[in-house]
Amino acid sequence: MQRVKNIIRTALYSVMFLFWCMTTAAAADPSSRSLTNIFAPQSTPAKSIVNLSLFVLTITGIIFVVVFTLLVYSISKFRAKSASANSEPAQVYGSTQIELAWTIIPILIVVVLFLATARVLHAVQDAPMPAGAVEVTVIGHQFWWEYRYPQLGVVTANELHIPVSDPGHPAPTFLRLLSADTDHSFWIPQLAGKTDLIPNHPNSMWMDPQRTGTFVGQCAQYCGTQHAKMLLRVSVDTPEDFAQWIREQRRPAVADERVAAGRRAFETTACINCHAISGTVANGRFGPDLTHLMSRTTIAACESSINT
Ligand code: HEC
Ligand SMILES: [Cu+2]
Repeated sequence: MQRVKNIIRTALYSVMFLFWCMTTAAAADPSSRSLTNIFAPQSTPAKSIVNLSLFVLTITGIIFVVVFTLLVYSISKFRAKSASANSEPAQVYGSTQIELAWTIIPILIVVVLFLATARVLHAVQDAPMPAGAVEVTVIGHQFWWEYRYPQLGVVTANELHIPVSDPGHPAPTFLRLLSADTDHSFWIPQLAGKTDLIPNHPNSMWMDPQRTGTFVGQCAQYCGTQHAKMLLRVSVDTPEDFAQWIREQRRPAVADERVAAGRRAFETTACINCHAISGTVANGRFGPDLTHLMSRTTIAACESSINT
């Protein structure tokens, strides 16, 4: 009896501990919770994924409760009793009904889970790109993100700008994911599932954020020692703000006389081998394009914010 009580108590404590971990993690930091909460999707692919995971969680949760109840029932009802210490329990061999049941029911459950998953995979991965979609090429580098808007002639780094997509006027953004060196993974929990950027293997993803604002994410694949500092930001703009941002990014760099000395230093040293600034001799591709560096809110893969 004591053993059964111990088992039940341990099980109860484990469940309570798990629950405590989940609730404190969720309540820890409200600002980061709202920005990276996988349960608060703001875009169609992210929503489909959350719905699927809740469905799978519900089914597996029911299985857990049924199995655990039967287990607790069995270990308490059929525990060792002093009265029957010397006798064997009834031995049962082969039962077609039971064996059929425990073969067919799990197969049905697996088929249901498989079909539900295949449906979401198809809806997310095979979505056709509509005519008005914004296209961005995302290139993962150790340890920063390069964004190229081939249709719009814009190149920037780390902070992605995309238009909001209201259901009346869908304006999804389709990303082509490439890598310049090793494997990276592009993940903005509220907007889409994570997808790897693999050298010589273009991947793609899309998102249609339904509200404006800043969304954060990070490289979700260990890509080297500075991997943890490879953050990313997505600014979801109104169509007007997005058009304005594109206009500003297309302008050549400002040639301000007050910073002429710095400009000269930049243009005459090694910086130009790795960085590009439009309208200058600098055309390096190894590091971020610095033409509109000060239009960003952060530098170095969102690691430090720019205070102007
Ligand atoms: C050997 C190549 C190389 C040289 C030379 C180089 N950089 Fe960089 N630079 C990089 C790389 C790569 C990054 C991205 C690092 C990161 O974000 O993790 C970077 C990042 C930056 C950033 C931040 C950009 C952003 O969008 O966050 C600035 C500013 C910068 N470099 C300025 C300079 C200046 C000024 C010089 C010359 C004095 C210089 N760099 C020389 C490779 C170089
Ligand atoms: Cu990375």
